[in-house]
Amino acid sequence: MESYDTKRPARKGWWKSAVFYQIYPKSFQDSNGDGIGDLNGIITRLDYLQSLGADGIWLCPVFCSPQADNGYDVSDYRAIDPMFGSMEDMERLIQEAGKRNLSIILDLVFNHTSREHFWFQEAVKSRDNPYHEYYIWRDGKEGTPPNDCEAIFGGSAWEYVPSLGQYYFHQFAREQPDLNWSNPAVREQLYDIIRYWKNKGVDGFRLDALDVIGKDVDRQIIARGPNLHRYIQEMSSEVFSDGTLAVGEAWSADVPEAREYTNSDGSELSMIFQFEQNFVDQGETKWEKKPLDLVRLKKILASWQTGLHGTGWNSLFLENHDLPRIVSRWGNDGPFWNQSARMLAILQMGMEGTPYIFQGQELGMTNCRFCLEECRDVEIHNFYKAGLAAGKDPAELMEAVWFIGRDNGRTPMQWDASKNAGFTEGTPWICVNPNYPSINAHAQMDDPDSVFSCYRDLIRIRKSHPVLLNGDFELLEPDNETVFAYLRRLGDQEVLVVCSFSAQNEAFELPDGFEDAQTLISNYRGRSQTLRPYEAFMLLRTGAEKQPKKEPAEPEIIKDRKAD
Ligand code: TEU
Ligand code: CA
Repeated sequence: MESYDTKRPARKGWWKSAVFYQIYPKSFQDSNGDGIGDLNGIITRLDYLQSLGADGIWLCPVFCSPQADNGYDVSDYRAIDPMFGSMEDMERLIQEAGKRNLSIILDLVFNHTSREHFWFQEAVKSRDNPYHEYYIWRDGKEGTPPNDCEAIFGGSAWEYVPSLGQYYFHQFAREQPDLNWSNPAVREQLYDIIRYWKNKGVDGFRLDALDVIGKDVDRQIIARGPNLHRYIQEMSSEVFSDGTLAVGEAWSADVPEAREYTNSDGSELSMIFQFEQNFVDQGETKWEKKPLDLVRLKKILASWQTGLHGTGWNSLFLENHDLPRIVSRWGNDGPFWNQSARMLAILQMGMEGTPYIFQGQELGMTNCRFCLEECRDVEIHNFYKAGLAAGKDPAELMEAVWFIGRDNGRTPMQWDASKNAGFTEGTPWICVNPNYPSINAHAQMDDPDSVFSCYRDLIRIRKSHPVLLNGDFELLEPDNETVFAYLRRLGDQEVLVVCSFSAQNEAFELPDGFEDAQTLISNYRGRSQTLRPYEAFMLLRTGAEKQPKKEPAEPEIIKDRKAD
């Protein structure tokens, strides 16, 4: 057996200076013409990730799964779904990635399993089956669920099993029964799965829906439940204390709680994915679109930057497989597609934290307007069905899907202008975005003004400027409604990041001392009097004098003066 200790990046906190690339395997690269991305496909693209400058890959689930939720319904955590390849392919991927200094982060779905998991298959056999208590059951009569907890993907969170006279709890789709974390045997099983993958040379884990594992279903407390941090601390001391990266998905986290999750004594996690900024352009539900409130977005991101500086650690992301494409959402996928995609890159990569780039984000891939039949996501179909049943206008439902539906981020990776964007020789499982002949990796890799080059340059710049990794953060002009500007400061180095969210020219005055500063990166050539549409840049000045402290007056100086 291969030992993970020798392979794992030895340095504690190695992930603080790393940049991760998220792969949604189904849509990344197909190698055998079945229209579905796979592990061998990923192996053929490792050089691409290396040329971008990534240090690691977050691989969305590739475990055995009936795919009710694209692999987030796992039926065997220790086996690779044949659709993606074999265990040998996985071992080869880990090895080939290692040769290119790319670490592998696996995505563990531990809040729930698939109904087809052996544990659940056993659990439904009888109330005294040893696996029954692996899930959350409540007695009841058909048609009257124990309470009105709702599932995230629509409908009641309770599903009746007539043969048992019991309901099981599912926070997500009914195909995803929740594990009973209060059962120590369940927790031990899960830690063992982590040990299994560490032994194969995996360097870290993304823990899916982690903020709901400590739930109390009877009191209807789901996220941030009473046992949440106790379970995380136990898991951490069992399997993460050796420097393994652990990033928890936590939709419910706020800054104070994130300090607990990511505190620097290492008793919990390396970092979390938090989503406070994700709500700035949404109404009551995610499906309700509101204009982007930039002032609020700045306030939120600034509070995370200053709130975790020195006490915890941030992750930085603008996209993932559950979110729409950022250039379509907060940028401009029309005339200013290139500039706005690069502006968003500069915004993200200038902050403190560990950046995650979602596949295709580095190309400025855009949202895609599918008709309902072309949509693949269980959440979209459930939403549409429920909307129709409630008498909503189908056209409005589709507008919502186009704005925020998860399939926007799941279209195949756009490699080149050949058939199916070079993703597959066969029929892709989900349609390719028709803009692939112009937006693709091949067209961008050698173009210094491309979105790809911008991400590649930013990764290089971060690595050679400690101020970008560890400097403190100050938001400038908090009330400016179109420009997001901030300072990063470390020792005598100061970086100014300026990002315009406007499709017009905007006035912006450089802060003192930056007139002759060095340009680290910019999405336009040269500088102009005003900010051009979606203009963004990073300026560096060295030898910056410490800001004169206004108060309190320094006691020693006063003493000296008196002595004089
Ligand atoms: O997401 C957890 C989660 O809360 C999301 O489902 C989120 O609420 C939703 O995407 C909003 O539209 C994770 C995974 O990232 C997601 O892909 C899975 O579907 C989900 O868990 C269930 O495993
Ligand atoms: Ca395939």
